[in-house]
Amino acid sequence: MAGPLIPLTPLTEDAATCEGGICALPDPGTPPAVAQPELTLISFPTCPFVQRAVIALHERGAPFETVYIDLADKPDWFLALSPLGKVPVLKVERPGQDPAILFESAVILGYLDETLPGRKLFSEDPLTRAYQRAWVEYASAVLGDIWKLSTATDAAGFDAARQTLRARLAPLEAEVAGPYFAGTDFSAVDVVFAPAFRQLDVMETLRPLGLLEGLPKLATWRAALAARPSVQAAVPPDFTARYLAQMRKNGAYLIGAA
Ligand SMILES: N[C@@H](CCC(=O)N[C@@H](CS)C(=O)NCC(=O)O)C(=O)O
Repeated sequence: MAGPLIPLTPLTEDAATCEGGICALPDPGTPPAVAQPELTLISFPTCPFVQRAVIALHERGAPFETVYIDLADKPDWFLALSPLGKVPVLKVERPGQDPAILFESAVILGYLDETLPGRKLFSEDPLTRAYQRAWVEYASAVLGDIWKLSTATDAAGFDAARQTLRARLAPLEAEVAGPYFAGTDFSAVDVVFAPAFRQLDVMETLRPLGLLEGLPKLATWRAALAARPSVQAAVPPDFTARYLAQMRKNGAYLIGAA
């Protein structure tokens, strides 16, 4: 049954220009600029968790300051600021108040995504967002495995760590759409896996690890992430040398065996 007729309100002349039933909406003009808080990222040059924040900041073209600390000799001001004594820490200036201190890379990534202007890294859909968060968590497990691989001090420990990592990476083959995790859009899951693949890239300057054999989607994904400008810009230029030096300091089997 047809409902009551609702009279249509004609568009006024200053709201739109109409000709032959086709209306051009007025130019809304440039939206007023929203002031962004000043951001300072407390960092360590080789930390993969810090890179999550840096990639997100670069993706959005947001200005920020970086303060590097020595994790082997943490300054008192950092220990006073950081509840877990870990980087990254994001300091967010607030007018008329003390700065807010954020820690935990996944939380920082979420905050940056919600507050910075530009295309979002997390989905607006709650289910897709939960799925993305689950894989962000998974990436942290991958980083734990990579840490064990990079710090294994003998052949047996190294081979065990390599097998564990290979088994951890394999299930991703069914999840990756390609070229990025969810297809053509770069998302939060890409942000968190890029630093993991970067560490493997450095290790493979020493010797092939054979981690992605038979996993073609992962291999394509890894290459696409390495080519992304925000990923490339997320570490200092001497990252490879620093990462290798860190492995050497930890007595890494891979350094001696290469
Ligand atoms: N769950 C933390 C892990 C951060 C983390 O482990 N950071 C390392 C450097 S990559 C750190 O600060 N380690 C110093 C320490 O544990 O004392 C996050 O996601 O932010």
